[in-house]
Order: sequence, then structure tokens, then C-alpha cells
Amino acid sequence: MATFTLTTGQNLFNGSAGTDVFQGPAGGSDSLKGNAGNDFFNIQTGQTGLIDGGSGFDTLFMVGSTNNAFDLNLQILGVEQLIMEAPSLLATAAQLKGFTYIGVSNSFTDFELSLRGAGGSLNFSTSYTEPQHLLVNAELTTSAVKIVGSTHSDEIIGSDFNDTLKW
Ligand SMILES: [Ca+2]
Repeated sequence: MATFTLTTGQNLFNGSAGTDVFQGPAGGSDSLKGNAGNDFFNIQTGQTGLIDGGSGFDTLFMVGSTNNAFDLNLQILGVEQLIMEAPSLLATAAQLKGFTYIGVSNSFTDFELSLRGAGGSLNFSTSYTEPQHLLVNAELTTSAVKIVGSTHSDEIIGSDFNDTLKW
């Protein structure tokens, strides 16, 4: 297992074929590539640039109870699992679409996902199974969204456009 320690400057890290852990403060427009193996990206507030999990089952762990937004310039590719400590997340549909599992590691009763930027399709029917009530708010998006809720009694707030919402 290799550990890559992020700094407040730009980091261009290329992971190994095995499990890699990327951790440390945000700063600089980084390129973090996990390559093969089940990699862990332990990301602090303000991280930006590229996170590319590569193959394997990779995890993006948003560290900290106030770490509740993906930077608009953060690109996320090939990462299967998102784990949140904060009770909310501000993200674009493009940033979220690759996650096949979204986990919430806190004791709050609700988890609020606020979408911004371009709309798109998101399906939480199998990716969100946490006990926290899911609230998806698309009021900030700049185009239509197509959202399928989880199997819980979610709350979904559409955008100003011609949305398709199912829950
Ligand atoms: Ca950095």
C-alpha cells in the first residue's frame, strides 16, 4: 500500500497498481490518479483538480463535518464510493454520476444533496441506502434534471426547467 501526502501546492500523483491512499490538505490544482487497486481519496475542504480512481473499487472520503462542497473545478472519474461526514453536499450532477454507492457517516437524521451547474440524470435507487432521510435539491441547476430517488421516502425539489422526478 502506498500513501501519497497532499500539500497546499500542486500535487501530480500517480498511484501504484495496488491500494493507494491519498490524504492531506487541499491547495493547488492537483492530479490524483489511483490507477489499479482499491484506492482511497481522503479529501479535505477545497480540493480541486482531478481525482481519477482508475480500476478497482475506489472510495472518496470527504473528511470533516463541514467539508460539504465539491469545488466547481474538481473532476471526479472512476470512483465508485462516496462517504460523507457532513450532513449536506453541494455538487454538480457530473461530479456525482459515477458513484455507485453514497454513504453517510454521521448521526444526523437528514442528508441534503444540493445540485448546481448543468443538470443531468442521477439515480439513487440503488446507490443510496443510508437511514438518513435524503433530500435532493436541484433549485440551483442551470438545466433540467432527471432524478430517481432512493427506496426511502425522499424529498426531491426540482429545478426551474422541465425535470423528470421519480420517487
Ligand atoms: Ca495539493
